[in-house]
Amino acid sequence: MNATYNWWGDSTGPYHPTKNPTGLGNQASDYVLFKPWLVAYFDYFRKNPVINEPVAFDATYSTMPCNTKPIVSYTWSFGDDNVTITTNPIIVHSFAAQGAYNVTLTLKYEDDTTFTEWAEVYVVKKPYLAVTPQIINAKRLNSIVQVNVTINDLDASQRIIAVQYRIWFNRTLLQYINVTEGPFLKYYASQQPGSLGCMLFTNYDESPPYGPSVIIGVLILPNGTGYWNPPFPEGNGVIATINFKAILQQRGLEKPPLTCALLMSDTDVFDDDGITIPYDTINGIYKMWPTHIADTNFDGKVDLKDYYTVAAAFGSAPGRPEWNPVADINGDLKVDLKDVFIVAQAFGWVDP
Ligand SMILES: [Ca+2]
Ligand SMILES: [Ca+2]
Repeated sequence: MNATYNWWGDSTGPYHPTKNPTGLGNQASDYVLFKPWLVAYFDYFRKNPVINEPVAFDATYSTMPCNTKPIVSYTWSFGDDNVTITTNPIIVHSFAAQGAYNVTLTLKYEDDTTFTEWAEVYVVKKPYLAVTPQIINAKRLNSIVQVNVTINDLDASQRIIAVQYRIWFNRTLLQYINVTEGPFLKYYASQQPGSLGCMLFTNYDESPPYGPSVIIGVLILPNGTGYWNPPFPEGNGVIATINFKAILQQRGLEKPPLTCALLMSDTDVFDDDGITIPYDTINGIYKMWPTHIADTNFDGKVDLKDYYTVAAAFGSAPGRPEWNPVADINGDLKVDLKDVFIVAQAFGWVDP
C-alpha cells in the first residue's frame, strides 16, 4: 500500500519494528510504503489571525517531507501581492483587511528541487469583551443597576463556545443581587443540532483576595458525543447581566458622582477545542449621581414627604429621641427652621 507523504502523529514517522524502529508515531504494518513521511502536521493556521496584528509563520511546522536535502530558501506568498523570500524559516506578517487569503510556502532544497504547500487563512477582526454601556449612570438610591457584559465582533469561524470573566466592584456603592444569563450564547446553543443547551456558572466572592467580585462562565454544551455543530456564535451579544442594588448616594447637587470601576479579570474566550482565541477587554465605570440636598428620602424630588421628615425631627439634636441626621439638611447638628428653609427653597424640585 502506498502511504507516502502522510503525517503519522510524530516527526520521527511511523513505528515499524524493522523499517523504522525509532519511529514514535502510529504503527505501520508490513507492506506499507511510508517513506517519505511528513515531519509536521500543517496546523500553523489553526487560529485565525486578526487584522493588523503580526502573526509568525513558521516553516518548520510545514508539511515538508523527510529525507530531503537541506533547505536553502523559503518563499512566502501571502495572497495580498506580498511575496517574500527568506533563508529563515520564521517570518512575521500582518494582514490589513478582513477576509480569506491563500498563503503559499515554497521550500527550495540544496539540489534545486522544490516543495510547495498552501493554506487558506481567514483574517478576522479581534473580538472584545466589554462592560456595556461602558459608563453606567445611576440616579436613585436602592435602584437596580444592571451591568451587561457583551462579546463583540465575533466571527463564526472562531468557533467560540465559552466565555468567562470576573467583574470587580466597590461594595460600599453596590450590593450584589444575582446574575442572569444573556441571550447570545443561549440562542446559538438552541441552533446547534444536538446541543444540550447552555450552562451558566457563577460565584460571588465577598472578601479579598477574590472579592468583592463575581465570576461568570457561560458554556454552550456539546451534543451527546462531545462535539459542537455549526452555527457558531457570530457578531455581538450579551453573555450575562449582573444585577446590583445601588446602596450609597450623596446629597448635594454640587458634589461629584460616586464612582467605581467595573474591572474584568480571569477572562477567557475559547473555542470547541478548548483553545483560547485572541480578544480584548473593555472595562466599565459605575457612577451614582447625587440628589438634591433637601431630598431626604432619596426619591429624586423635593416634596411634602421631605417636609414631613424635617417636621418629625423639628427641634431635635443628637441624643434626642426625635433626632434624625437626614433631616439636618445644613449639617449644623440641629433640626430647625434653617433646615425647613432649604426644603422650602427647593420645594417642587424634580431630578431633570
Ligand atoms: Ca424626596
Ligand atoms: Ca440643621
